[in-house]
Amino acid sequence: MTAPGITGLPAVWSEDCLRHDPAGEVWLGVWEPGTEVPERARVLLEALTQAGASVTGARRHDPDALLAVHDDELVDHLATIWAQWEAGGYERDYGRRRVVPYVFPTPGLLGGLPLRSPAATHGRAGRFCYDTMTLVGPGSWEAIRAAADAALTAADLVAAGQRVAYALCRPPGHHTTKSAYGGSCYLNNAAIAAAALRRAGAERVAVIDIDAHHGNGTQAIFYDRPDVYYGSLHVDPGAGWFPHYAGYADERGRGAGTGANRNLPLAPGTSDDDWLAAVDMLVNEVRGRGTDVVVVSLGVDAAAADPESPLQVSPAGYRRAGELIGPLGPVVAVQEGGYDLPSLGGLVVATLGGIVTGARDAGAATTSPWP
Ligand code: SP5
Ligand code: ZN
Repeated sequence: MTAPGITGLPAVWSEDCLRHDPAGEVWLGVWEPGTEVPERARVLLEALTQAGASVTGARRHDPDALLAVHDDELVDHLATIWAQWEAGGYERDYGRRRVVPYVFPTPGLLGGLPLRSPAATHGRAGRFCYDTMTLVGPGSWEAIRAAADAALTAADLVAAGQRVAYALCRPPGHHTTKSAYGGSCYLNNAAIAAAALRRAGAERVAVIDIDAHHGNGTQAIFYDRPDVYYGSLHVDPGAGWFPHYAGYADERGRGAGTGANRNLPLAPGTSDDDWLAAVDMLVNEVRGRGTDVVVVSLGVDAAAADPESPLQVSPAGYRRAGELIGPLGPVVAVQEGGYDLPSLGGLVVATLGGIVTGARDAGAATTSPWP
């Protein structure tokens, strides 16, 4: 069998995505080498180029596109916290090389009090952050903004009639909610793309999240909405895995959004057959509901070699997932996790090849199907 290619597939990218260097992560109180490293993006770019993708620059978008899913205070915070940290001498005088929060305004702390903006920069550092693994430094904001622009540019291409487009987003996004970031994510690129597609005229958007982790941020952003479906398969948080507090099967949406959220938690060790059965369930649910466009949160950390998850999916499994998703409709694929540098590129190329093949075999139209 020849592996169907992705020649000419638009892959949207910005060099600015390399500028974010979290320089590790503080996990369980200890600073460790991180896995969400700039090299990930270099490896992906190289693999896509080798596979014949058409690398396209991310276009700068209006802040409105970010504010469609995020609070302006979160966006302002991400854009300015490093400059405040630097001006405060935290690095120069105290050797704190990155913004690492130490106080978090949890609901239990506030007890209903208004969320104030702490006077101290080190107090403010945790105001919109929920973990100690998601560090901010010089260049972080430029990369964060560029990743969102890449997702928006890919959404533009699909809204203009491109059947499949890929956004090489780094840093990833699916753990960020409307107003809180974490899990190596800052702005929610996939949610921003989904909202942009709605604004471009798609009446129904489906987000299918195949990253190894539950996309708690995307779920939270669309939890009350019937127009943006969110479906995810991921390692079971109930078995002890990040994001710990979300991703359970009984989370089905709320209010008008009831039924438009689906979580399929999987046991650690799950491999191709059961993982693909879960992908197929999401695909069938989306087909049954109907959708105008699909956003794929394309994390490849479910792969067997990945250091961040215990799922055991093969490259052939990822390709097959793409083939199952491809026939659903136009696809905007947004890069999420995936941390095994030697296999990362092949996994993404395989998934995209599957999506393109699935779309072609379904005889899908090349033009945008929504008015
Ligand atoms: C986008 C994405 O895939 N985010 C995943 C974040 C999950 N991180 C959990 C980290 C748990 C501890 N990792 C140990 C690595 C040691 N450096
Ligand atoms: Zn992940």
